[in-house]
Amino acid sequence: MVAASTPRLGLILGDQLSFDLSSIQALDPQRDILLLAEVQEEASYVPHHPQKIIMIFSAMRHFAKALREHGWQVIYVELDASSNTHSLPGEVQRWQAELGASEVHFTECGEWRLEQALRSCPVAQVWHPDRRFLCSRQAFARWAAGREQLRMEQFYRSMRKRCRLLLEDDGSPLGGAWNFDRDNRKSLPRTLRGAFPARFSQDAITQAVVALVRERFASHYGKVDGFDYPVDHAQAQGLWQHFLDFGLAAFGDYQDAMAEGEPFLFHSRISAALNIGLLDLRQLCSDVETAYRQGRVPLNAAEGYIRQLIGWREYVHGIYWLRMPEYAELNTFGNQRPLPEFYWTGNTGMRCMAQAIGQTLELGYAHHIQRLMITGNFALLAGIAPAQICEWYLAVYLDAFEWVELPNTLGMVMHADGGYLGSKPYCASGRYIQRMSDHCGNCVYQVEQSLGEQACPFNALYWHFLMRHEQQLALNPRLAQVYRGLAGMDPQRREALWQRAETLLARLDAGETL
Ligand code: DLZ
Repeated sequence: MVAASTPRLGLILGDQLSFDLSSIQALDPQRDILLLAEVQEEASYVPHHPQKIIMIFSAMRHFAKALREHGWQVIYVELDASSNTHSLPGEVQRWQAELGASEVHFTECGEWRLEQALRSCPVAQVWHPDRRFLCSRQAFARWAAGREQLRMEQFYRSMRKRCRLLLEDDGSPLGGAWNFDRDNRKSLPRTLRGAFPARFSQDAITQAVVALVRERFASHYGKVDGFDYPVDHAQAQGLWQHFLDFGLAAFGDYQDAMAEGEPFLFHSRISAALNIGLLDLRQLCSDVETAYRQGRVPLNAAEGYIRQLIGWREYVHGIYWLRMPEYAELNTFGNQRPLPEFYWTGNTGMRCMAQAIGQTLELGYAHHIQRLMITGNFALLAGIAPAQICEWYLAVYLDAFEWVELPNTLGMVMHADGGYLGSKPYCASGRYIQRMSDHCGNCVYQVEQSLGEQACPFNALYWHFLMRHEQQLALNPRLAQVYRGLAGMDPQRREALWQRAETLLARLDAGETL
């Protein structure tokens, strides 16, 4: 039997900064010790955007301080600590031995890679579920079992019922429909500007981390200056409240819109804070429902937002843990093309790409349509190797952890899972970008043209994608109309589009920008 005074050790990861984390709840501040460690391995297994490292290290340091204020004993290993082993398994073993801890407590990780490494540690282990998600790994597996096809919409409806969100008393959906997606696609009127999100100035802790990251991660792509994200629970709450007051009402209408110089529009920008544990999912859902019931926001905004939280977010989390590790290897189209250099620099004449990549490098942020329909769409059409585009998304976005990034990129963006996650590839020509943004007017390419040097590259690449995957995709009912269009196309035009796309792809293969 273990003596009552023998401490147990609890590892808190950089994306587990929640007071109600299962492992913290299971431990005793009078007896046990919590460990947080900044390690080179986590900071560099992909070239994370410098602001992502700043956010995580600063939020970890703020959380350690808050835990101490709540009476916990905390061991905090800074990146520059002399005996830092620079891996989380290394730190767990070092501190377990040093403290003579009887057991080490963990909360399920956000990445398969790290969980495997920690489970292999030769220490007595106790694992806890991550209850910050509404649907556990096991509950998702039960929901998926026996279904021929998984569809987010079905999962989302079951979650709405289970969580009793936006329902009438009889359990039917408010407004008579489960999904108001069709009311989420307005393009932005010229006179309307976004609700710029709350910004937070850097305190001494953040300033020290900024200096560290500037020195130690100088080779990572992305801007160090201008970091203004929340790094503690109070700031994250401030960002959320700002969105409830100024963003949510218009989010419903314009969540798919894109505009020049408008990196945020009516998006909340809370995903990074939520994913590292600074916000509570249940509270967010309840706040959104309250805003609707008090008449402060329309239903298409409330429903659209809640769909992101309990629909897509929980769905991709479930799929990740259901299908890893083999999911990461899928490549249905057999894509091999390397990621073009301009994804790391933004140096391209395609205005929509330059804007989306430019703001990504500057802010570590782009909203979901920019990710899906601009940078993602281009990677899909150009046949980029899934592993390379997945690594890019994981590195450059502040909210990217593999549980959310991989299904979104490999499944939704690249359709590399053959339609397991989404029912069709989200391929689109320049016409979609023209409809949903004002970028085309400032582009060096002509969106109305598909052939010739000045033609928008998305156009010929779109048809090339459909032609080269005709066998796999033509039977998909959701693409039937598109393939009818292709079948009715004049053969000479078809050949010309193919050749134009081949020229563009050859330029990519030669390392040129477009
Ligand atoms: C992303 C990240 C970074 C950059 N650094 C650390 C770190 O030094 N220490 C830590 O505990 N966690 C870090 N993280 C987050 C982990 O990589 C994260 O827990 C996994 O990505 C799983 O989601």
